[in-house]
Amino acid sequence: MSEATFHFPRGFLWGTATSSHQVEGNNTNNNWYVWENTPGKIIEGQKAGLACDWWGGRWKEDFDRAQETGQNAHRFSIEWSRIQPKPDEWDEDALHVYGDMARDLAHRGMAPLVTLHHFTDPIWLTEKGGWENPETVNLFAAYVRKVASALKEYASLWVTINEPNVFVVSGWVEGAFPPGKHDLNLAMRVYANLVRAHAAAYKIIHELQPEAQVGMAINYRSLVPARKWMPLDGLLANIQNQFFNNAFPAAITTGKLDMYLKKISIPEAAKTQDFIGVNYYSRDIVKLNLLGGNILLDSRIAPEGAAMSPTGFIANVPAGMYESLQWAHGFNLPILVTENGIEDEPDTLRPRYTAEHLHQVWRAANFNWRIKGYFHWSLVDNFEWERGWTQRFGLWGLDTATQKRIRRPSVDLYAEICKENGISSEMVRKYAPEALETIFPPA
Ligand code: IFM
Repeated sequence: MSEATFHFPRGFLWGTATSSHQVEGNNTNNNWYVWENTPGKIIEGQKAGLACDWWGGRWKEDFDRAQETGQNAHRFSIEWSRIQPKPDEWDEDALHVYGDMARDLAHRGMAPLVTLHHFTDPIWLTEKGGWENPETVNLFAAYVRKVASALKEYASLWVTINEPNVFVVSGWVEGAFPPGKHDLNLAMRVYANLVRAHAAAYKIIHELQPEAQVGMAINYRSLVPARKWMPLDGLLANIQNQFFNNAFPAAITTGKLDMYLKKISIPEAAKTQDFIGVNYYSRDIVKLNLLGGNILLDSRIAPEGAAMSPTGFIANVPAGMYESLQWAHGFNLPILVTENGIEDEPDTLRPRYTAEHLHQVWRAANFNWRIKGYFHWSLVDNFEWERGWTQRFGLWGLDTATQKRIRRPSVDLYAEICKENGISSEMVRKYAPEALETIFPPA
């Protein structure tokens, strides 16, 4: 076996990513609180509850963990319903808490990457029609102005909207997220409003902070047609690829939102991203379902032969990570891997998954594609939306009854990688020997 260390570019950001509702606890003023309290919406009726108790102050001890294990960045999100609990009310104390988090990270030498919208909305906003209502664009802009003014002293890296594609498909196509609809026309209206909101946020942040780096995070799914001889599988994969992967990032590049089924011109959105944020998890095989269904969802199948996460949610396909970066490189912008990870409570596959995916990131960086950082999802187990607590994405585990953190072996692998700014054959042999031959093939 070759002995080697694959180093990443100098100044590479190494972090983890979290989101407010998933870690804070006691978020009772947003639409997910309502959703969790509606029977049948979350697996086994589970709730975010106290989550990781960040709002109770435990963010600090988790930041200690991140810092002690060599991370030099952290991505966290702001809960709109805390900042603006009512349409005419701003909560300065809540703003201070987020200011404390950003300042604390900066003082630790960890770059804060702040997400402004990560799936949740204030209840009052949803009562006005939420993202179906074009007025939400201005309301979001006012909220962004408030947050950016308060945090700009400590943070200059911003994600406006997390996974607008998942937000739209889960909320308005699949119905697994609130508002639980199945309406393609509404889905496309929401998509357009999100593009407008992103553009408004981009301009406001730059007005307040000219040096800011502003982007969004797309959930990139590697979509491969099931049967080469069946043109309809290829067509379906193309439609899904355009709607899911391309539409939003292309719209904020060109000002044209092309959802395959409909095109909308949004000129103010042209050239409104400074980096492209990529959340990559897995690959789907796309196969036409002749028995009916939805062209945006049917029928995604796990790739044959890939190792699967415990609940079958994620297939280990590192080649898809490379593919996502190659696609992102096409935008000719700096790239951040804003999320990547796997649900794996026993931590049997995570070390291999992490090592193999980072190997692909390293390969891409060697082509001089402008990859600036990697944020593992997630720092600690947290509330996994409609799948509740059944999926555990944390480097650290969480005992929700006691709030005790459980150090998984992946913590130590990731710490060694962050500290070395590289991945070595020694690390892979120690933590993920099954990946040794693929990453460091025999000389
Ligand atoms: O937990 C989510 C996160 O909120 C958005 N990206 C995917 C993660 C894992 O499913």
